[in-house]
Amino acid sequence: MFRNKREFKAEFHRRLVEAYGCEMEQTSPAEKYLTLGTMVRDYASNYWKDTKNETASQDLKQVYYFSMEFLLGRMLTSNLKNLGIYDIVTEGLQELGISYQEIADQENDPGLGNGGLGRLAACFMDSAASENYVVNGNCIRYRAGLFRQFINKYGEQVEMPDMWMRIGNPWEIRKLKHAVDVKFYGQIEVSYDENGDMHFRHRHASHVLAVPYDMPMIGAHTKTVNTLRLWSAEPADVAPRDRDYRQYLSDVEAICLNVYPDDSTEEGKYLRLKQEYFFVCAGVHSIVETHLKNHPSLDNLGEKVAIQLNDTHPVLVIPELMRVLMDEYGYAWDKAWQIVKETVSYTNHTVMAEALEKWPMQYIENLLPRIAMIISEIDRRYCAWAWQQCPDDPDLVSRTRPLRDGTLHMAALALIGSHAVNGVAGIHTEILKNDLFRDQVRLYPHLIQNKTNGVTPRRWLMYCNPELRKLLDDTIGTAWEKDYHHFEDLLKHVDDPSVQEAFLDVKQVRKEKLAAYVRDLTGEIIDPSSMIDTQAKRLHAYKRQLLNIMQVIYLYQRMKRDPSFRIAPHTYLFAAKAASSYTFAKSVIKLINCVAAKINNDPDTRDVLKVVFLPNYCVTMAETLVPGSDVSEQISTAGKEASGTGNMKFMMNGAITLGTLDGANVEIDSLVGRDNDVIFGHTVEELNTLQYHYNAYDYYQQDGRIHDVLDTLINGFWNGSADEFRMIYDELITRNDTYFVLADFDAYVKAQEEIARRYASRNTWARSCLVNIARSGYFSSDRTIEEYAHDIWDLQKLHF
Ligand code: GL7
Repeated sequence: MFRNKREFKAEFHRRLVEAYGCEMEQTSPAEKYLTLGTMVRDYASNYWKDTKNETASQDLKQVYYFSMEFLLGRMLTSNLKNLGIYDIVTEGLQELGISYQEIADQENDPGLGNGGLGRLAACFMDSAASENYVVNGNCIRYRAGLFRQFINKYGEQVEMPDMWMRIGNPWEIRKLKHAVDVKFYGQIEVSYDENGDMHFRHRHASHVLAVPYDMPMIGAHTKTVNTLRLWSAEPADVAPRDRDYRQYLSDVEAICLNVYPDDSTEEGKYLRLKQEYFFVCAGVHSIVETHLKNHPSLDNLGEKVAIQLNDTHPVLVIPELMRVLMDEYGYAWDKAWQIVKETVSYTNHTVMAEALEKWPMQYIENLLPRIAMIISEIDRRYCAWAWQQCPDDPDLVSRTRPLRDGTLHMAALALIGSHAVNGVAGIHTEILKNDLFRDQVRLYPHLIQNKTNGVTPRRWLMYCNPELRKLLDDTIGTAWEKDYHHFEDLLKHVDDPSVQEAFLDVKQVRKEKLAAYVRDLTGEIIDPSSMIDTQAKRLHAYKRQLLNIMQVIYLYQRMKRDPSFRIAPHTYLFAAKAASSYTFAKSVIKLINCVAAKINNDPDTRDVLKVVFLPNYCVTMAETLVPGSDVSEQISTAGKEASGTGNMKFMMNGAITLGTLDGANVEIDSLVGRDNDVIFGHTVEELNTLQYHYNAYDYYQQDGRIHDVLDTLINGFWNGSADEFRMIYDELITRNDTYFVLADFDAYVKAQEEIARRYASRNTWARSCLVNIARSGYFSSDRTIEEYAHDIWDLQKLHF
């Protein structure tokens, strides 16, 4: 492997020519990217091998993080910097006359996720490897991602396939030797042996071959390289039984076609269940295979392996591991159950009722007959046990059992089969304990704990914002880069005017970069000296992008009516994908685009008010959007956003949170104090009372601003059609405003005024931004991973 620039150049040149059979100059940027990616992967391969060997020889426990999503973002820069070879490579390329940026821009974001839950998984992979914990990912190799979002001339979202691997994926390695046979459908034949023990044989099953592709997860400044295993479904070498052959091929093909688009909206689809069992079965099989290479039996599985369930999507790990232990390795129920519980833990990521997965048992009986039997038995044993625990509350059992009215409640199964359950922010965990899982807390008082989310400061500060990194290095040295506690060293400098000025300069540079990016993407010109206020996240009613655009409409109407009223220049940026079947969310996207079209073209206001919707929000976009923003919109209805992680990224880059007391905003607020954020709106407690007497129509009647704004939704003001946005109007008025948008409108307008006031005093603003950065170390996912390792996984570090 290359050790210096000279060797790098020679090897890069040689590999390009050998791979493509032409002169280096004739190869395309994509070919150069693939070659460079492969070289970097190979560079890491020795470390990868060492990590595996050392894990085995130190007999270390390892974690398998089961997640339907890993929203990795581009890997090239992150891998080069983590390996410490970025300078060699970029300088080497420059000497060869090749632009690194052009090569890096060839890489598509891997289409392996949809929102915060998947991005969290990716941050965890970076932090675990960087902290020398052996944490492997287990996921599906989706070929067509979620979707690529395009906005048509009417301002509507159009979905296109995200064929992210079309040019190839240099990071993955196909490992056919570890392929797993996964069985669906069929029947279970029960027989008894001479001892009276039962045996189960799966007959007439439909077989699918799960083929793993491994991606190296490279730590920063360490030799630890973990594995993200992506499973791909292929037709098996077994004749399909009783089913049409072509149908079989397309059924297999469908399993890994795309990511389910539901972000907190439930789409109870059979195919989703198939995906879930597919990657669970394959993942469990490979864990068992690896364990048995180094240990004589599975007795100590819980001592050497931890399986983390990222939300309920992989909950079938619980019955699947039971099945393997009992049917394949002859364990009795009780011993198998003990091993499962020791091994498994579960993270809850949402309290939204519609997002809590439920499956008709009939689906499971049909698709996974043996798993259905095991789930029924788990349910039966649970009922018998729980009944004895709380004889005073006979309904407790029926409220908490996994099987209710023929439906499997995945969260209930997760709770029963795990030794630890965690929420993802303080307030969220309290809601789990006091509300959603209140009954279970009676039965298992110590089960639920909090693990506030985090984000990797490498991708989300050091690599995406090198200007800020340099400012921090110049001001406090580099200790913060390796130890998140040292972010706080910056506190000593927040009052220093020269540091404040230097920060404002950095921000200005980043805002100019963002403005250029926005121009290239949308053609819109934004003013880099205006206050840039950004809401970037999936589109969902509870996140209330609607409240944001309503405030913009209000400002516009007020300026139109009163020429003496003018705001300081503001740019409102939105970036959000809506699930393809989520009509309301798509309507909000259209509204934002229609509002933008009108306002941005109005000569009366366009110098001070600008609205831009950035299509196809993704990790790569966030890497430019976050460092270039002044204000971070975190305005969900209190109690609904479990944590949020975008809030942490903005904070880390010196944006001020404009938010409700929801999710991790609560912790941001207690860390920075009210002088350094702007908090507004009803609290969870207030909403718990308000919900009983809330009447949205009263707000409409009594607040002229709300009245005027809402009327534009039904009078054709935005695009000539009176019915275009009636659905939004109806949600607020006829359906009584599920997410209390109108109840928080007044407070939100005032919060916007407050943040504008603060922005006007440049030095106090800069001071606040610096306080936010200084306090953001707590939200490093290095801290989160330490907590999981210590409190949930009982995991030791790898020693090289
Ligand atoms: C989410 C939550 O909505 C979000 O608040 C949280 O930050 C994230 C990671 O814990 O998990 N739950 C969920 O289903 N998605 C999320 O982003 C998609």
